[in-house]
Amino acid sequence: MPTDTSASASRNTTAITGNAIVRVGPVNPTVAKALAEEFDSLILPAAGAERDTFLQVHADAIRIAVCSGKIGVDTELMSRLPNLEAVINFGVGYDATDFSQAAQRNIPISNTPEVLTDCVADTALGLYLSTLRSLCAAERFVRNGTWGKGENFPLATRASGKRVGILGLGRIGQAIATRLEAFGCEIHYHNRSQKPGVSYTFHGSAAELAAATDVLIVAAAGGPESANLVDGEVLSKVGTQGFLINIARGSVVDEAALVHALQNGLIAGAGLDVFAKEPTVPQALLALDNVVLLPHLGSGTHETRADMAAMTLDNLRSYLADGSLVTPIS
Ligand code: 8YV
Repeated sequence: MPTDTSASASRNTTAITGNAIVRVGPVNPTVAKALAEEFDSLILPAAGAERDTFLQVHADAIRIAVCSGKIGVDTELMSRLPNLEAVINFGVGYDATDFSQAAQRNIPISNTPEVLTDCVADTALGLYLSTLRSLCAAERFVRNGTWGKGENFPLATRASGKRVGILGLGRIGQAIATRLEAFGCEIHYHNRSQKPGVSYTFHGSAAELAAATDVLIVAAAGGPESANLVDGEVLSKVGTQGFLINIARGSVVDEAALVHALQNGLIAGAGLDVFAKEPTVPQALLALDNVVLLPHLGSGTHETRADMAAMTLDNLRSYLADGSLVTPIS
């Protein structure tokens, strides 16, 4: 019989206490409170001399990292934690964590799927409607008194009945598609693989999808595989009458190419909840009236964040109890 040399085979079976759990970056307040009060866990200082000293003292003891989708366990940090056993991630996206290194070292990662699908899809629809119908610019037009002076707001673009391309037909992409069906839209998609049993039209590339549709909605997971998937070429296919909506990750879109396309009228407009270097939004985007800009609030409701916090803590408790995760990434 082959010998199992995996990390799980040789995993430390002693109980995990507070100084073996580290919080990485800011996390949801409920999670932060539980980590401090229930688990008495450590907090990783920001990168720099303080972190170096902290790691000299604690690195060998740390077995679990709890992080968010914004600040994860990146390549450097993970390589400095030789006995890391599990990463508990608040958020469905875990691209801020080095998941390749985690896979190589047999370190499982949990995330928070399902519970945020509806809210993120709702946000996509909000961006879809407000971008095509210029609702945010129209609101500014009322508030700044232009309407009161008797001017008419410029006509916008019909949102119902459009051909919409979903880039990444996972749970969130499918929830967006279902909502758009109610608006009479014709749904197309591109995904790493064609989805069995899905009636929407599949396209073999992001460029083909953009060329066949009026609006491109980005719902693909972030990470090295999808980086700059929406580049200048794809944007040129979105076209002068077309729109881009992104509720996924800023990294999926070449932001410089997007700014260029918007400034030069190569696309009609964009609705963005995510950016390349959050919370920084390029000045060029702030200056444009045909973009709707949101502060990465896709899952940001009381109900959903409470569900995400509960799922995060369920994963932590489960790992502490028997070494299993409730929602490991698949
Ligand atoms: C959160 C998200 O804002 O789940 C995700 O991947 O992008 C959002 O729900 C983020 O993860 C908070 O850390």
